Amino acid sequence: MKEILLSVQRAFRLQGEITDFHLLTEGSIHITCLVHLNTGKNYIFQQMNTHVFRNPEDVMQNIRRTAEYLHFHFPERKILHFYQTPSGSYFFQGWRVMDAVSGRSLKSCENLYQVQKAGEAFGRFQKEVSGMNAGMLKQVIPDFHHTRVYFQKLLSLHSDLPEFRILKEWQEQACYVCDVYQKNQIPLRVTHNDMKCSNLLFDSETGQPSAVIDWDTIMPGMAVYDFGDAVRSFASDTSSSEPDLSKVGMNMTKFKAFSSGWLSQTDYTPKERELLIPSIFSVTVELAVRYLTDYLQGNLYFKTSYPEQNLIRTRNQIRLAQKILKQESEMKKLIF
Ligand code: GN1
Ligand code: MG
Repeated sequence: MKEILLSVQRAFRLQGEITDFHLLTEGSIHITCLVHLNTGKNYIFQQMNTHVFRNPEDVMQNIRRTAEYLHFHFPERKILHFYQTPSGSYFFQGWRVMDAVSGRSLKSCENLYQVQKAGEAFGRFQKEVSGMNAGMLKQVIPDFHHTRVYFQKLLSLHSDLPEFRILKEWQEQACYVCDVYQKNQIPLRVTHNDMKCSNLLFDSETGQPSAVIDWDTIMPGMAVYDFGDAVRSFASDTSSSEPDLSKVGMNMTKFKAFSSGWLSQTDYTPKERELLIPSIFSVTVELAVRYLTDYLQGNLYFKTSYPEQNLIRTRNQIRLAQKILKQESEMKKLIF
């Protein structure tokens, strides 16, 4: 590993010597390494997964445009800074380099205050980027939240698994939000597409959120899915890899804290407001569909630590979706 890191360092002309490095294993797509140099500077070296992101240059263009926009309109925000090689490329043999953003990344929030602050920070990020013209960003993963397309892919495969049957039965209900979007009944907005706890950094001194990271999936999309996906991750009791289904559920106290933070920052059209709660179910079922498809196709998309992991994740998300359905009316009462 050290050899690769040294060649990346040379390619990007980073001064100093590598004193230490750590592989960061939280993400399920790229290979990410935190690298310390004796100059005191810390960098992220990352090998992009080009199976998932077919056009890494488009990803970099979206990130640069978002960074420029935020820097101009909200100069106090921390933005991501990537380096270029002397020939002006953001990549060297598939690796890219950025300044490590200072702050603590948490796998999950430690208390309700953090949950509420996370809702506020992600809601604020969504509000701030909503001033950008979404049309000027590239669709870096085609049909990224096209729930119907994910269903079509799954249903083109064959399986006797009960999970396959359950998901198939949910198809119409889960595709409702996406259908409304396809009919242009909600606006096209700039979306982050991965608003989970580990993608928010907290200032080690003040304990306040300090930066939203992982901008790879910033692209035009549905703002309500960002909300749904964030709630899925912040209000659920377990990670999606938890095999013990009795532990899986939505915590209404966390939901209330997170959504009140988020909704204190955002503005939505009436149609979007109507879709906020249904989006939680849709995006959860969509993820279950993605996991199961990947499992049936031999785990090509999501990184796995053992062969059945994507099936375990599918079961986990199906159980979560069942819980979400039962709690939808309660969640509605809590936010409206
Ligand atoms: C992927 O790698 P990570 O954890 O940042 C995925 C998200 C899923 C998430 C679920 C580009 O994100 O859509 O919600 O896994 N990102 C991509 O674990 O597909
Ligand atoms: Mg991500």
